[in-house]
Amino acid sequence: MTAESKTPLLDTVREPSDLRTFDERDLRQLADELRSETIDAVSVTGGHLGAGLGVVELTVALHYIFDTPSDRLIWDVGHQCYPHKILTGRRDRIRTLRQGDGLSGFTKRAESEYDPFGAAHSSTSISAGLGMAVARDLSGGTNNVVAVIGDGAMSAGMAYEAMNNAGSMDSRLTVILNDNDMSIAPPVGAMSAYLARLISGGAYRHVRNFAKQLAKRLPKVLEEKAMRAEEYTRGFWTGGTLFEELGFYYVGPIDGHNLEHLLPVLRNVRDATEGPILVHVVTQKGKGYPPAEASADKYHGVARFDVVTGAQSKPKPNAPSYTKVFAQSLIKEAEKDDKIVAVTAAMPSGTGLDAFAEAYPDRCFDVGIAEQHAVTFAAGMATEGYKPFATIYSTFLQRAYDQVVHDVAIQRLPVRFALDRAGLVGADGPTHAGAFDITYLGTLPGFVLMAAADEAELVHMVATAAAIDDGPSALRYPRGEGIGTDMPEVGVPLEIGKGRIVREGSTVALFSYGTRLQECLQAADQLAALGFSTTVADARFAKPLDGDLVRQLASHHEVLITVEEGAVGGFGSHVLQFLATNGLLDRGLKVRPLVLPDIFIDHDKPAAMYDAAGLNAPGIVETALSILEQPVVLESPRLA
Ligand SMILES: Cc1ncc(C[n+]2csc(CCOP(=O)(O)OP(=O)(O)O)c2C)c(N)n1
Repeated sequence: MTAESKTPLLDTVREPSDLRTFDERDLRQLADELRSETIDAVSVTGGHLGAGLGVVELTVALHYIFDTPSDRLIWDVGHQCYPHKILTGRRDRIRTLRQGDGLSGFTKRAESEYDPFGAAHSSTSISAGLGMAVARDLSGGTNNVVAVIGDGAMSAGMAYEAMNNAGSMDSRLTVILNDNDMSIAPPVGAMSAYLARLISGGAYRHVRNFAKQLAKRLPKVLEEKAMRAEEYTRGFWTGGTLFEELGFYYVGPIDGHNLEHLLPVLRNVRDATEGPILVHVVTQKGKGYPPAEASADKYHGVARFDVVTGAQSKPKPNAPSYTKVFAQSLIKEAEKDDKIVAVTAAMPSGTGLDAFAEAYPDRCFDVGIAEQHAVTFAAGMATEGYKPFATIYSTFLQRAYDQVVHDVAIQRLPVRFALDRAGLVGADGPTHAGAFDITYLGTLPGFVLMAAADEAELVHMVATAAAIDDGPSALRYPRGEGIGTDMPEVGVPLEIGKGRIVREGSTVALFSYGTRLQECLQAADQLAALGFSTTVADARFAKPLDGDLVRQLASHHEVLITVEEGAVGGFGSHVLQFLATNGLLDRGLKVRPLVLPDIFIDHDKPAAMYDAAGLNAPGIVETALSILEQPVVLESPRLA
């Protein structure tokens, strides 16, 4: 193939080994085709677009220079990996991204040998890469290990823990810092300012000018030689003192969209014989697609969209999202109480705290992708009489468990945890499911745990959390919109540890914690139609549990079914514990806890995931009927 070739090149790439046969001058065209294909695919599926567009050239260059999959290529977070998937044998399925039974929106070991490490939570790539590099050394291997990490992901402590460790070892590891000066929102913190200084400094400008002059003056072959011989030596490029202090050989910053810059650097890095190297690559999020480049979040995550206009097809919501209701409620509480402050770990828009920050810029703190720090930072503010709402997705709080236990719970500090994305989340799949928070928080003494059954309840729970000032509390609510219920003018604090009966019956009791309440009500209708009088109760609190309500349900019904959007060990387990320790199981009560099945459920539409889990009205009815020894007709197979 030649540089003038205009026949589509992407069609000839099934595996990266195919593109390695290309002339270097054809890679520009390949990158352009790869960018178009990525845009086209995401316009059909929705998903993460901006990050992938920013690494198109880098993806091509990495697969061209490195011998993947033998050389390990690890994408941090993995949300930028769509171009990588297209080049690594998955182009034929790229329009199934994030759909049921389709490709994952992140890297996934089970999906391809080109994904040596699965991700979706950030800042793991350097640790994993170092592990692979050390394993290679132990087994006498020679392959390369490359971790690509964004400047946003670089704000997490784990990345520094890994660099600190790597810097003290001799293992050959390449870290590519993909610096696009964006996280989901603009990046925060001293590190981002430091990177900006490196880029704006003389070295970068000098190198760019130098490269331009070279390009003008030398034939390609000589240009490359000159670069190898001279330009990419340590002295010439040095500027990343922080990384050098950590023991890395720093190269950069270089223009990550310029293949003529990228290829020789990566080649040199590949051929280096020692220690860890950090290549600082500067890219633009959303590069090459004007609507993405122009938008504030650079099309970090998009719905399906029209390629020509960039207009996203978001169906008009019937009700406000839980996220929005939370944010508005918190703003109202903050109007009344100037001690209320809010903390987010790099998710101002996802958590709704962007609205809070607009109302109270001095009382809202985006700490970067740093959930552990966010929790202890909130704890520190609580010691001084402030009322922090640590607003973190259920799945990301997993990362800060010890901080929750050690810094908050043991000290009985009144940090309020607002856990968005509770339960199954849909297209982001198992890495993002909020499946475990009821369990992991429920074990901690002194915590008050609440789950909103609908958006009106959420308003009251925000008020309740604001009022709890003698210990930690958490409220959970799901992704997506509410049920369109009437909204209260103001939130009124709930009585702690008290649930409510929503519908009264006598044979079956459905005891719900969270937004499955609607499914319970539907199930109650269906059971009533079959002749089984059914009570529906909303627990509101998993901790402290409403013991009187549990006793009442246990004593006046034949069957008690708990329902929650969480794994085993959560609300149902607390109810069972209460029943057992209070002798309420001794009189023949039939109890079944309905929880998420003991598997990681793959991405799909949330409703389909709940159907598969049996956590829907038919699943509840089926469970009740099977206990009542009525014949059950299974409508669809369930997950184990
Ligand atoms: C532990 C954790 N917290 C939050 C997130 C949500 N998140 C996904 S991508 C992203 C921004 C990452 O920024 P960067 O690493 O610079 O990559 P870019 O999208 O700019 O390419 C965030 C905050 C996450 N994936 N993991």
